[in-house]
Amino acid sequence: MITLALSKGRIFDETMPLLAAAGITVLEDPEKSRKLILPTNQDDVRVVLVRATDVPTYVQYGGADLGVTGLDTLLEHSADWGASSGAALYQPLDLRIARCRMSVAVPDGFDYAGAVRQGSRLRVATKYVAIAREFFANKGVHVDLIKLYGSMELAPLTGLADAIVDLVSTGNTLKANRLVEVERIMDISSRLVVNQAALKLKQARIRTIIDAFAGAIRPE
Ligand code: PRT
Ligand code: MG
Repeated sequence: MITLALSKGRIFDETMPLLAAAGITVLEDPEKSRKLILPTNQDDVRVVLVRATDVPTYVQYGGADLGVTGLDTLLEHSADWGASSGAALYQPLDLRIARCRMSVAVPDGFDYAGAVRQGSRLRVATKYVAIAREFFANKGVHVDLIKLYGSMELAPLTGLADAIVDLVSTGNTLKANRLVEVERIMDISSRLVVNQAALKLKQARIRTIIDAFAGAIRPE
C-alpha cells in the first residue's frame, strides 16, 4: 500500500491533476466526505487528509510514504526538527503548485525603510518564525518575533506588532486590511516529500508516481 498525505483545500485540489497523470483518481470529495482516509481507483494507493502543517511530520515518521507540502511549511518543519527531518525526508520535486510568496507587510503609512535604516527594533508577528528569524538576521535587522497561528493581518491593526511576515498571493487580504507589502522574502510553491525508508522498500511503485508527477509539472 502507498499512502499519500495531503491537506484539504488548494494543495488537495492542485495535486489532483498530478495524480491523474499517474493514473490515480481519488474516489471521494474531501469537502463532502468526513473520511480522513480516501480510497483511489488504484487498490494499492490511498490518500490521507491531514492539517497542512502535519504533512511533513506524517512523511518523516512513515505515517505516509509521500506528501505534498508548501515550502513555507517544510522550512518551518525542518527548523524544528533539524537533521532528523533532513535524513528522513527526500524532496525530489518542486511541483510548482499552490504558488505564492512570503513577504513582509506593514500598515499603510508606516515608515518601514526608515525604521530599518535607523536600526529600530521591530516587532514582527508571524506563523513563520524560522523563515522570519533567518531573513531579518541576514539583513542585520533587530526583531522581536511574536508567534501567531493565524490572522496575522490583525496584529499591526491592534498594536500587537509593527509588521507581519505572511504568505501573499493576490494581495487582496493585505489590501482589505490596509497593509502594504514592503519586502518579498521568497517565492513559495509546494514540494513532493517522500519518506526515505519507504522509497527503498517500495522503490518501483514510488518511482512510477514521482516520474508521472515530474512529467505533469506545469512549465514556467
Ligand atoms: O488554513 P489552515 O489553517 O487549515 O492551514 P494552512 O493555512 O496551513 O493551509 P492552506 O491550505 O491554507 O495552505 C496550504 C499551503 O498553500 C501553504 O502552506 C502555502 O504553501 C500555500 N499557499 C498558496 C497559501 C496561499 N497561497 C495563500 N494565499 N497559503 C495561504 N495563503 C493565505 C495567506 O496566509 C493569507 O492569509 O491567503 C491569504 C493571502 O491571500 P491573498 O490572495 O489575499 O494575497
Ligand atoms: Mg490557510
